Amino acid sequence: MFPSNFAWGAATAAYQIEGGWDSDGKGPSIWDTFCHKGGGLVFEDHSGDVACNSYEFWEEDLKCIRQLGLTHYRLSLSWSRLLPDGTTKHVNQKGVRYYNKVIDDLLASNVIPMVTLYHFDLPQALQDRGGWKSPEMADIFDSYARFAFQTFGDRVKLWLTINEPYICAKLGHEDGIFAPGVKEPGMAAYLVGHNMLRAHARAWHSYHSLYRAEQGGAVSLAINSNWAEPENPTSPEDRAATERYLAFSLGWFAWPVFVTGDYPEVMRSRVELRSKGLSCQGCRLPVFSKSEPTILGTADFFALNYYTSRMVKPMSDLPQVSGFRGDRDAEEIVDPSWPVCGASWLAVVPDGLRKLLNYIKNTFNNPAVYITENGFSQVGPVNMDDVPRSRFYQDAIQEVARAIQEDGVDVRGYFAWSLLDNFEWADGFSVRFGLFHVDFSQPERKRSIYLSGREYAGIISKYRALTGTNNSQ
Ligand code: PNW
Repeated sequence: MFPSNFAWGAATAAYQIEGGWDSDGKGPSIWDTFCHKGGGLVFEDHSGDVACNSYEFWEEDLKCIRQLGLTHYRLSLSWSRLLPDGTTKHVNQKGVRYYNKVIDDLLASNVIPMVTLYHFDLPQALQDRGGWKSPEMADIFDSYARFAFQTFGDRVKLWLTINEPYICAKLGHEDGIFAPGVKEPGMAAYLVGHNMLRAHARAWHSYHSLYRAEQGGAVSLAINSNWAEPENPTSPEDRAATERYLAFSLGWFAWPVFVTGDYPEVMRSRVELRSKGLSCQGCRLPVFSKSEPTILGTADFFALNYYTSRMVKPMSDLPQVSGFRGDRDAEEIVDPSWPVCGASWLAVVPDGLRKLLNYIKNTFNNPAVYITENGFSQVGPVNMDDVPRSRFYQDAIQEVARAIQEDGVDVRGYFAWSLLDNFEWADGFSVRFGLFHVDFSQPERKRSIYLSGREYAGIISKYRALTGTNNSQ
């Protein structure tokens, strides 16, 4: 059973659905630049230039939202649509008008918006000033956040500052497979993660001191993490490796915000150990300055993006490693061990969600949790009767119910990723995560509900009937 005020949602992100990449005064973002480079950075050189064209077809999205019976909808703002050069010097009123309409239409349909300020699409103008590697980003992000709270906060009460800092840091600045395509193993990702935490904290403090009393909302950041288990549960080495794996993923961002204001101890000691021989020993994982606002306590709820799980054991060559291998500080062999379906990294492990929720409850002092993303993709020929994905949602939601009822985890909501098939980053349109199919071959970008969408709608209406929450659509 779910509480009567449980949030039943679906999520999207601006760059993945909106299109209108240069419409009405929008400035370019790093994803515009990355996609336009070509050369196979993105599957078949796809781009989000048009995507689902939600910039023009928002009302079609609203129909989908209503059809599912959602109580909540999670969207992100395109920073450079609102502030074309990333700063508040110049506000693009047409961008403001677009999001005002989205927010007003949602509320008029009795759907509560959850708004992400930053979902991977940094204004290119800010990348040109150093992007997330630059310490000045905390200040610039804070100004953007204040602008958003000021402009939309009378109606938006659920805020996420930054989506998945882990993915931005690692895929964007270490592997270089996401924009801005920086490949600086072992260095840039830590710096970027650090500046994202500083930026997030600044924005939370601004909300807390300037807007909370009047607007009464809540602010957090969306942290992604796999669940992880030791390959051999009786092996102390495998168990330690698993703890490290979680410390370097979930812990990287959750530990500073929810536990100590600093990175997990094992992260510090590990990075130190693996920096031997480096001239800047001890400098890779930055230190939080005492003169800046604290990171600790800067989340009003825990926002979790969960997709999959991994089996973990330590790298066998670890003792022999000498010198700098910074991209592999976590140093664990991770092995899906569960059958992989959909996207290449996605093993389906619904009970991993329940276990991760329990880990969060026990490690981070029983916070209120929103599952801000969870989902399962299909690749290859489109199957509208997507039975495996329907089952995935049944199973995942069942695990959430158990976590609430049997384990006492304070889960407040569940957001399916995603409302629509959309631009799946480096995989382009080849991987489909939608509850609605989108026909990308036609200018109308027609939306059609999948079996999994009907399944999710059925689950929502069943639980809303049981708890007596009627949808006043
Ligand atoms: C998340 N990985 O990103 C994002 O928040 C969404 O924008 C995205 O569409 C969704 O998950 C599905 O991928 C991820 O490679 C991107 O492990 C890549 C990974 C994980 C999450």
